[in-house]
Amino acid sequence: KCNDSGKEFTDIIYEKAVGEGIAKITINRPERRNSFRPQTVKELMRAFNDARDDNTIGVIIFTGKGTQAFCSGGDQSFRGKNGYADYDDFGRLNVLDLQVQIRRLPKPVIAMVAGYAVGGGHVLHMVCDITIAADNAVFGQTGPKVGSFDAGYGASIMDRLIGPKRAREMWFMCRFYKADEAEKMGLVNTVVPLEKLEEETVKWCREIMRNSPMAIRVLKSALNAIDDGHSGLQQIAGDGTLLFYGTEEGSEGKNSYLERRKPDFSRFPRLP
Ligand code: 2NE
Repeated sequence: KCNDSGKEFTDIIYEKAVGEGIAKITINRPERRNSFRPQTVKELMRAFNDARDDNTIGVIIFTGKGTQAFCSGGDQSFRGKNGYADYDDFGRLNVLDLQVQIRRLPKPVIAMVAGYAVGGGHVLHMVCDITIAADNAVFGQTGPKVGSFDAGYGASIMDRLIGPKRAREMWFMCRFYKADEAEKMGLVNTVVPLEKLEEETVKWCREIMRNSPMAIRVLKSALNAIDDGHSGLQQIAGDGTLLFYGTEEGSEGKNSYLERRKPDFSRFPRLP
């Protein structure tokens, strides 16, 4: 178990498997079907940030406490007239920032889903890189039933995952889909018996951990680049810069500046 900078979490559990390179972030509000309030999202963002910064971590499991729900979206009892409000006087929709954070995090995030992944909780699993579902998982959007919608990633990523007709069906009708249907639709990567969920998820994590972290990093940004527009390009461009900084050619520019001399790039090839 861990926290960041010694600050305790109330709404989530944050763990790291030392030596495995795996972090696990769990929404811990099972009595509310792991719905999130602003505080939950703030804590999730802290934990994801810590996992990003920790260079011993290569993959992150995102899940909900218990077997009844991954996440049931925004906690409706905290919904005010301008968003979700808990300790502040004003409402927030900070889960949208969390979605962006997961998309931009240069390590795979695996949603481990038991029970309901609905509403904003459904969007959270969709923004993860991979979803492993238990056979009791149920997927769906509820926004139009409860006076809400996610017209950002909630719409566009769904369209990508299951296609435009199915995405309309899912959003307009607010039906719930069982795990096997979700698998057929392309919403999830695999479905396993509930009792095997964690074991299977860890197996996938270990398989990923065997592969090149830089290759995975660049592939994640490449796979997101078109859909994320300028910010997607920025992410993959940043990866390019990161790689370039590690070359002699990149270092020659920096060194020449620091040594107050003209840079000599003549020895570097102009590749085809
Ligand atoms: C998830 C679902 C289908 C589960 O049903 P069930 O029968 O297993 O449990 P139950 O009895 O409904 O829930 C247990 C307790 O959790 C609370 C319930 O009110 C109940 O409380 P008590 O009666 O025990 O006091 N609970 C569950 N989900 C909650 C929620 N989201 N907010 C507040 N309390 C919640 C069933 O519970 C369900 O349909 N839940 C609501 C799902 C929903 O509509 N979520 C919000 C969608 S909008 C959204 O998330 C969103 C967005 O659209 C755009 C941006 C950001 C967020």
